[in-house]
Amino acid sequence: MRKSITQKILEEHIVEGKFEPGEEIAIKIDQTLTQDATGTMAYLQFEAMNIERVKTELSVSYIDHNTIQAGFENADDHRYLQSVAAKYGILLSRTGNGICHQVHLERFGKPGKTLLGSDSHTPTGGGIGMIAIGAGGLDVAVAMGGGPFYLACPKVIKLNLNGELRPWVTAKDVALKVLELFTTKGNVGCVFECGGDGVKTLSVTERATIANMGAECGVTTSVFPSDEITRQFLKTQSRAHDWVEIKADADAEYAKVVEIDLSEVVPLAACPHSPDNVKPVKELEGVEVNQVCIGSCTNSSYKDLMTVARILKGKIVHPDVDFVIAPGSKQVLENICRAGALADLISAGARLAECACGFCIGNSYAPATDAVSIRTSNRNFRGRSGTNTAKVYLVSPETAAATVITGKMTDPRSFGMEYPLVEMPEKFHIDDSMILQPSDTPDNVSIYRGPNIGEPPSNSPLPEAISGFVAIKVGDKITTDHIIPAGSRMKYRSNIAKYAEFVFEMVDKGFYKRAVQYRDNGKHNIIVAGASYGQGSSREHAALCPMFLGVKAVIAKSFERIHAANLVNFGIVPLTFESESDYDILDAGDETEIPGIRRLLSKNEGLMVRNQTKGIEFKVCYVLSERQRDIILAGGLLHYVKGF
Ligand code: MIC
Ligand code: SF4
Repeated sequence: MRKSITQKILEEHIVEGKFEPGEEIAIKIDQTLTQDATGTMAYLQFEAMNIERVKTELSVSYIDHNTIQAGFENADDHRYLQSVAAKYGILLSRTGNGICHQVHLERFGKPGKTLLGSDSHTPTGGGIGMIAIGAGGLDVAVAMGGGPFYLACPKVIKLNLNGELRPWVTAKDVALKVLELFTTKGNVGCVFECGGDGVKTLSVTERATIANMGAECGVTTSVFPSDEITRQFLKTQSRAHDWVEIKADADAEYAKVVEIDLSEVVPLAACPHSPDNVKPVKELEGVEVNQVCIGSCTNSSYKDLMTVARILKGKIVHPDVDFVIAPGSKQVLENICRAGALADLISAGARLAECACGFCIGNSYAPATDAVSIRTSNRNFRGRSGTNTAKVYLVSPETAAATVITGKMTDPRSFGMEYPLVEMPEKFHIDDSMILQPSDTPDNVSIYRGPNIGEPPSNSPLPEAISGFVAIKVGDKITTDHIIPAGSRMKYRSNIAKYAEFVFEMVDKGFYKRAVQYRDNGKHNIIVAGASYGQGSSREHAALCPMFLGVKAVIAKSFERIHAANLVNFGIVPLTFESESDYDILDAGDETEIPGIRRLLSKNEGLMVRNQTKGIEFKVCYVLSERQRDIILAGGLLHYVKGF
């Protein structure tokens, strides 16, 4: 009794430790997902573990990120992924079938199960009542091999949703409201659990939108109850048999309860360049807009696109606006097509992009210089759109649709139209033929490896002392997009030596050369950072590429969860300043030592950093379990788990 949904599901899956917030626990993973941009490395690492077949209930490999195929690299990676899936017992969702989170929700998500995905928006599955967590590819590879997933047992924060959204106000506005309240910093180790009367007014895809953007706050995941609405959703997917009821006990205890009255939420926008820079759309009205992009794993469901089509029916895109739509899945596209809505979108002037991440990851549809782009996606970090000078605002599909027509940021409530109500089909038209089953004769499957696929590099065991230079000093809220960009660079995801050339290119173009020079002279590299280092994506390349460049430690004011775990997985020590003002002691280029780190870490004892250039010493801290310390000492998780 007195249990939250989070506690109930986690306790059913705990294999080590107990539900004690802050303590390290290990949980059994029922399902995994990978996408192609993180998946190639995850499967290379899985192969290195010498396991014959995945041991999960379900593992799906999605191809949705690197679909642009400018050059041979993407297609080579896709062939590799297809052969690996066939051999090791993994389903493969082919290019064009849709964005992993949308497809997983439609076809595979099951209430009460655990899902680990090599993508930070895996918590989208919380919309269907799963504990769905984003992680680095190596953690997902271990889970596919039957190993548990280790995490800090979360503190559960209840978002008490009451009342009902008013016309033109949407789940996206709720997600932005949550970001306004919690910001992108300081929520590590928490779970958002949604409850309250308002939950029953939200469909599963609306819930998924809210769960999806919890990732921007940095929470471990977000979760909703599984109720009659969930059962209904599963029925439309011909999966009513997957339904189980999941609800919190009436007297469940939470670390904190935050009330959100849905009827008071208004259309909101996240302004450049952070998802927590939230303002009412009303205050932004009149801002001239050059591009509108509708889609991404946050807002590309049937309901989203049907609503947009209803708004745009018989109207035409403003002449100064470039208008792109990327449906979340083939199922969404096929169903809006059958409902006649696609024709309305096309005649309104929409450019139809494929069912993939596309514009969201900046590998296509980059806006013009200094352009204002409004998007229904979830991240607006500087440069992520593919254009450094662009100003990206995140909004709901409704706000985006109204703006498409007026050419200026428009609060949809002042659009002068009655809110279009969209009927959901009793049953979606379902066609799973783009999901390939694994081979029945895996011994006959040979793995395809094109020239873009390199061996995953591995680290050496942690040295006795770290001795080298501060290779770069960065400020607060450095995202993994800053550390290693995606967009046009993403095609090198399976070629670390090449991809590493772009580490920190958006922050300091000289970093790569400097780091290589220090490394090749036998010195270690150290990164110094401010608060909330490693926000955003789960890409382990933000640890793997620095590791390849000889980075041994990151000293920061604070870290985000997935990135900190990735650093450990690749044998880089995540350290924090004991006193935040010590951040000022270290500057780029300072010769710096962390004496005795191997011995002290193995005994869980305190560490000193010696700035030899300035002749100053100061204390640094770490919070690492014995298992994590052993992983670092071994030089990374792959060395540590080999043979388990
Ligand atoms: C993102 O939205 O940043 C990505 C691209 O989906 C990443 C994964 C990646 O970098 O491949 C994420 O969110 O984890
Ligand atoms: Fe794809 Fe964008 Fe979602 Fe990442 S946030 S999974 S790039 S749609």
